[in-house]
Amino acid sequence: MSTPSNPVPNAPAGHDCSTCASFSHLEQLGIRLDTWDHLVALAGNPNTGKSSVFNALTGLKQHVGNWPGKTVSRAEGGFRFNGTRYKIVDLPGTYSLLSASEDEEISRNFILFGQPDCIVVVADATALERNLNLALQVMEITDRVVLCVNLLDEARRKGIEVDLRSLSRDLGVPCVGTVARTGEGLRSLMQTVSEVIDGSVATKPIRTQVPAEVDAALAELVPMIEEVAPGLPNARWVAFRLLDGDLRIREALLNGDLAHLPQDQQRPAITAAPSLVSIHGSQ
Ligand SMILES: Nc1nc2c(ncn2[C@@H]2O[C@H](COP(=O)(O)OP(=O)(O)OP(=O)(O)O)[C@@H](O)[C@H]2O)c(=O)[nH]1
Ligand SMILES: [Mg+2]
Repeated sequence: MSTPSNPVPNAPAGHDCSTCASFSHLEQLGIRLDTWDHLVALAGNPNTGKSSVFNALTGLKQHVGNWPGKTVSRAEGGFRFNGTRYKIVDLPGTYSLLSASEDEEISRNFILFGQPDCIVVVADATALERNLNLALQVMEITDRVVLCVNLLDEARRKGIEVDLRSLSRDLGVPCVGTVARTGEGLRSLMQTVSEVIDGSVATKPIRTQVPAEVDAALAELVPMIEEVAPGLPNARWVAFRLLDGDLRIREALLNGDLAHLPQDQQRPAITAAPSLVSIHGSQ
């Protein structure tokens, strides 16, 4: 799915990129992205700062404002970090992978069928408990999750202290604190994302124990789903929904829509205009 690229084009022969200053720079690539090394998705509840993270990393200008539901479709952009090119996808806010509204469905489809190399769940540090619902659902389907605990400045202002170390330990995935509005923590976020992708940071997300009978039923259903929709990522999640009596999923499986979803996620998404905002040199 992702296409490898040369990290530093035109580098002289024998040059050690890792020692040059620009190597550790975060370079905003806007929409200039024909090839990339890794695909990262930004998911999270509405109004948690996903588009702010996206804009700071890419230099694009996704709509940002202090009310939920601004982002209504997928947007994508690029940046280079430590010599690696990332394509990043900004998703509409969603409370749950089970939600049925149109923009939430866009997020759900990309999370489940877009095959990102890492999913960054952007959470509001002042309302962590509510935000963890989606994070836990995402952690059920993939190991490659990083929790971005954003709006840390608001939390500090309200006297809320987030123990990121304990949270990471309890969830089994890395948690990084950020203030997307100023760029604080974004390098650390990307460093962590890169380490999760290359496997140098191992994750072990906490998951619910499925009763043996349900597990057996899932094991029976998954091959049937894979027969109807070959190559469908997360067939186990689909099987779970079928067992739960989700009629929309059943319909989508029977009419072939589900089988097309992975392909649909590869189509170019809406891109935002370049912004003058830059976090070059900021932390
Ligand atoms: N104080 C503070 N405000 C932030 C931070 N990150 C984002 N914001 C503000 O929070 C509001 C929501 O930010 P967005 O980036 O639009 O949030 P979103 O998650 O993309 O929202 P939806 O697309 O509606 O789901 C905006 O007013 C941002 O300026 C932060 O770290 N600190
Ligand atoms: Mg948004």
